[in-house]
Amino acid sequence: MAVYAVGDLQGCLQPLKCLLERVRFNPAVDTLWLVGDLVNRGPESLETLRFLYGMRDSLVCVLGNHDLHLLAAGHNIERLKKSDTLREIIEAPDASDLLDWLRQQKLLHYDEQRKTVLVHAGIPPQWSLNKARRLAAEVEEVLRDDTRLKPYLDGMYGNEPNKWDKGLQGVTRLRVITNYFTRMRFCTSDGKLDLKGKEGVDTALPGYAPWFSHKERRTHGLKIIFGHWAALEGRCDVPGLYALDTGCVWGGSMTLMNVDTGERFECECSNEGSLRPQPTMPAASRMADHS
Ligand SMILES: [Mn+2]
Repeated sequence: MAVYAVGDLQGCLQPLKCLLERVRFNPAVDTLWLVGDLVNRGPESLETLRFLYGMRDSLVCVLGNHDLHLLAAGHNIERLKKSDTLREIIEAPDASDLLDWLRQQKLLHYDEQRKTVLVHAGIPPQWSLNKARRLAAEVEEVLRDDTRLKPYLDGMYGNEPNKWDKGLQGVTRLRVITNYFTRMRFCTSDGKLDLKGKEGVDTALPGYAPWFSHKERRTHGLKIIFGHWAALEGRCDVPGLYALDTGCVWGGSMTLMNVDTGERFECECSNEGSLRPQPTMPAASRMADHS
């Protein structure tokens, strides 16, 4: 009856299977938490999603930016970029089952008993747990609502506004909430986002810091498990915070953690080095986090 959490999969199915075998994962009694970004960029996005769908009763899953991008592309194929590897999912005969399952997933999961949060990118410093849960629920409700889903997915893209304001409404409000939970790395202590920076913690712009580093962070003391930030290489020096993205799709490894003991397991990923982000990539192409 163990609970495990695994970092970003991004269509890398073999390392996931390797990890589940390593801990002798038993779907009948064990639970697997997923930090999101299940698909895209890696070699087996469709097979990964099918594999997860097959074990859905044993999963707790939060959505990442790539998962939302898949949902958006499922509604509007024009959203697909050259670098996406999502077409095979959208054109699969079982696409509607897979995408319908995906949009039932959460942006934030809170385990009351463990006092532990699961979220793709993080929780901005100015939000309490209760506030974060309320705002995540607003987006989750729209994801499940047939009439509101498409306007949300169409309006989801963009870096502005870069800061939460409780007066925000409609799609703009949902976009900001989504950006915090699924794309954030650096922000100011009052939550102004820099969505362009993707490198390590020492690359913050003046006045900015990793979302988890702000002293005034209102979720201080909670356990938070997150992914999304491969440049952290699985390290986060804040007690109780667990960074699980170890850059599998970039040729790193995939990390699985026992949520109760903190014990970590890794399987190597054999993806081509060509998938590594190029350091010379122009800033403009680094801006588009969904792409
Ligand atoms: Mn991500």
